[in-house]
Amino acid sequence: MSTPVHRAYIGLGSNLENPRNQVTTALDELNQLPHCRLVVASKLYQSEPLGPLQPDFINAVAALETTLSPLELLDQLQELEQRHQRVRHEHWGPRTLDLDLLLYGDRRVDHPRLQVPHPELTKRNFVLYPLAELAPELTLPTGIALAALLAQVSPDGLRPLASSIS
Ligand code: ROI
Repeated sequence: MSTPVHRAYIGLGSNLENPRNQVTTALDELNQLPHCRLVVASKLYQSEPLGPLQPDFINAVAALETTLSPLELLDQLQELEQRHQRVRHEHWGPRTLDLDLLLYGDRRVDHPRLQVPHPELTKRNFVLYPLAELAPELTLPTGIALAALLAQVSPDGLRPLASSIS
């Protein structure tokens, strides 16, 4: 029997050391992770920081097909983050690259290292709007339609840039 392929959505964010470059490079690197294929990526968005005052972020969302388990995928994402991370992580502070596992098929994961769907997903315009570009009809494993969430979250402070893949 062949290994099942799952579709995962990854949120990307950066606000340090040429954020646009951090995010476009990371998209390419996601495609090169073992047992992963980049299916499609949203546009890049410039977004005002949520949390303490700091530079604007560049955000995007990517759809991956993977045969990795959620925790194996998390390990790969954290390694990739480490390769970009020349600056120490401060809680809610600026970062060179953040990769969040937002969704993994229809699965819900509640593990000390990982919660899927990502617990902040429903509140963050810089996640919801790029995700809606890729999957406007999506319903979360919780039964909530993405369209219903969008209706509650303003796009203020979010500005789409040119296509993320040149
Ligand atoms: N704010 C924005 N706009 N985008 C992010 O990716 C982001 N990531 C963070 C915090 C500091 C919460 N704020 C953010 O980790």
